[in-house]
Amino acid sequence: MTYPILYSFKRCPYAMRARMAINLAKIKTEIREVRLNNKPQHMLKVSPKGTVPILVLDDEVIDQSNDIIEWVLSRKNIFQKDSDSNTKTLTEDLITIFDDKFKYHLDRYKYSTRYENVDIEFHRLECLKILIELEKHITLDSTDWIFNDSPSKLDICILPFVRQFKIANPNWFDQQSEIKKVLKVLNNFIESNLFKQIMHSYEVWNEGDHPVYFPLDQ
Ligand SMILES: N[C@@H](CCC(=O)N[C@@H](CS)C(=O)NCC(=O)O)C(=O)O
Repeated sequence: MTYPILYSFKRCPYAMRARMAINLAKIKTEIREVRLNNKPQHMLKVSPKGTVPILVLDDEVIDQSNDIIEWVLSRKNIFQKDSDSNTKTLTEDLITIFDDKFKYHLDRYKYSTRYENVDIEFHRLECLKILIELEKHITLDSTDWIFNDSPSKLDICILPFVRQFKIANPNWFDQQSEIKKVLKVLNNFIESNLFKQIMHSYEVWNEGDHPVYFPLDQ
């Protein structure tokens, strides 16, 4: 029996998305942890653009995190509670905002030395504005996740990026009174079993290694 191969990188927020979807669905995969400065030949052969995550199936290679989530959803409905059409539209709209705008400003805030003449505070404020918008959609004060008490597609897609934003300056982040619900949801996310499980450290994969499987209990 061969299993789908998942090329992954522990700290990549896009790979985290894919690992969370696969973990929630309990689909057994062969995980191959890579280093982005030393990508395996097989990975580049199946997907020359060279980004993770990549899911290699018998008859198909899926090399976009959102497409991997859709593939998982085509096999198993892992997000039972967020299926009404308003929530679906909101989810897709917010994921687009995070993938385009939030990620753009996050990179310039967090990795400012990689860019010329960046105004760190401007980019931090642009990210904060997006989080204030997100705050409006977290309706319940007591909720663990964005929409309710179980993770949704929106949670797994955007919270890895919000976490990166926090890490850039945790003290500043925790003082932002306009995003109290976001802070709470993010803390729950970081403390969740789901996140802990997908952040397990795997040895870097080398050609010829024995397969290593993901999720851990599969
Ligand atoms: N749109 C892609 C983006 C994936 C992506 O950019 N991944 C980064 C790591 S977080 C990567 O592999 N970069 C390649 C590199 O740095 O060489 C997706 O959603 O899967």
